[in-house]
Amino acid sequence: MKNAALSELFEQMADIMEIIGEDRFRINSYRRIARIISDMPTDIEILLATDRLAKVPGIGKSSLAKIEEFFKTGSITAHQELLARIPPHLLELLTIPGMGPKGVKAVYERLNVTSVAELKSAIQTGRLAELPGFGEKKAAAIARGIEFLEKSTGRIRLDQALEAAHMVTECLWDIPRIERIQPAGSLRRRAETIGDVDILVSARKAKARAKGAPEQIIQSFTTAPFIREVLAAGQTKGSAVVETLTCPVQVDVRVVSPDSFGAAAQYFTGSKEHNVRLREIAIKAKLKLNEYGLFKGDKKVAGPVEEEIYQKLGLDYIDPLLREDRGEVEAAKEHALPELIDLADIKGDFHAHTLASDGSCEPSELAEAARALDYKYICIADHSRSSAIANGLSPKRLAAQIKQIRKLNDKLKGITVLAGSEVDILADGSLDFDDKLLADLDFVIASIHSGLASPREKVTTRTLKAMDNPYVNCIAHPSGRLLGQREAMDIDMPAVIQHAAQTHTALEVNANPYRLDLKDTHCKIAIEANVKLAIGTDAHSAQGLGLMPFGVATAARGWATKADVLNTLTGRQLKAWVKAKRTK
Ligand code: DGT
Ligand code: CA
Ligand code: CA
Ligand code: ZN
Repeated sequence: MKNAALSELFEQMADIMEIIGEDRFRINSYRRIARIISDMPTDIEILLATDRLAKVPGIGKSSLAKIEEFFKTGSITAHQELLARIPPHLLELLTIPGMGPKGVKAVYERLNVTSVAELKSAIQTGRLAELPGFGEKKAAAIARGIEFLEKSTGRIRLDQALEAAHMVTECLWDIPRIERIQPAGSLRRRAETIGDVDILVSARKAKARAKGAPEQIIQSFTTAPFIREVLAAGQTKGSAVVETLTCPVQVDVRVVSPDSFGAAAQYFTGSKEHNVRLREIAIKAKLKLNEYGLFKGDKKVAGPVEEEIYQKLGLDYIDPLLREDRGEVEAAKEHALPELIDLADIKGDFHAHTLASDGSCEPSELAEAARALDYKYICIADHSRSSAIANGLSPKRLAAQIKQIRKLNDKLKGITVLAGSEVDILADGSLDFDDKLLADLDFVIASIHSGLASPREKVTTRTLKAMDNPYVNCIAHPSGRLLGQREAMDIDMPAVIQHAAQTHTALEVNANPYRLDLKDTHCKIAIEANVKLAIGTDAHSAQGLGLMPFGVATAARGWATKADVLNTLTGRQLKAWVKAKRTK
């Protein structure tokens, strides 16, 4: 699937046009095309081949021609021509934190810098600092940005970002006069990976140099014991690398005045694409929107409270989880936003492992932990025999475990343990256990653990065939990806979703932050196809059940309501739901 590569091409054309100073409207339209393509769940080549691409909203004649050219020849002439207008290594400058197209344009035009190496030397000789719009501080920040880039491994997982955010907020709360601390950016939106952590702070008025004055807040942050490196420390903004247990994380802290706090929260939560849409609406209404507030002429009409920004723009309040310009702005206009699934709606967990396979708890311990979370049920889903490394259960061991769970339920009050299995989908699409054994289970999840690199046709067919089994209630981690470690299988997700709808099979939203699988955009398509989502933590310990919020957030980012999520059913409703497929 070439969607990502093609999207990257359009993005790059926009970057180059910005650097050489082309028309703003054309630049924005190229960025929009890039976004449409990267958000597309279907293989764009297939859409093109079946004459459906022209019907995708936002794809105009000229972009269609470029896409056609790309698939015919492997490149786009307009892109080649743009590339020819800049030095070969110039675009590498864009990967430096703190350098956008504007900055690249400035150093290229004024200092004739054409590569990262030349930028480094411009910093060392002081030429960058002398450039208008840069200065000593910014030049030093870019130097550290280069250093950070040379060391860093790219984007981090949500759990890593949360850990860093937690360390910083704990430290900030210790400062006198602090009133509010608001994580923003991709972390607040619960995006699947995080570039850097953004935190907003406000404090009651303090005299200069007193504790709680903006500079002092930034200083407390940049001198905290867990800071490995300071990238920038200004009057109201500090940027530093936090050393967490697992990795270094860049954190930006901004001190904001209380009467702009809502506007700042809105602006710095993003996404950039969402903000662009809001600003368009503001301009149409003859208003001005920025991180300080919403203005009519010189008069501030909203600022302290985030909700009021949306309200004054004529929009329903949009949950941060939806702020990706994926239709939420239109829906907010039409009062058609979904009432999102919430952690409090969750009545159980579908995916937990015990000591019998590769977990670390007894079923009874998981049951206690689930009851403490106010759940009504928890499904034990240990591996099956083909997952030998994970000590998968033989049919005999599974039969014994079912008995053990039934006995346990006789003793338990207020919580039901469901006897389940995470049964392996074998190479030919058949399952690791026969139907007779599966029929004894309360809930069955099936998943692929081998041959993930097989061709698209193969992994797709395997998955579709597993769904045909009347006892398979859910496909676990349908794409098989491990964020930062392993690519998703080349699986035809629209086909999987369609077949799930036809076979009354749920799709898992695996809540483990390494997985988040289904991912948000696929959740949205599944919901539109009337497929139920089953959120599972894939817990290997009692503590692991605590990963549920990541799964709920991912489903919500896919616009899931309570009705779309299987975990909101009561035990009785769930039983009926399972039975419906078996008696079909
Ligand atoms: P990340 O850090 O890559 O995971 O993603 P974000 O969304 O946290 O992005 P970041 O840290 O660069 O900026 C935080 C937010 O600030 C972003 O979501 C929207 C806002 N923002 C930053 N730069 C711009 C900009 O140039 N234009 C607009 N409209 N908003 C921006
Ligand atoms: Ca960020
Ligand atoms: Ca940032
Ligand atoms: Zn599992």
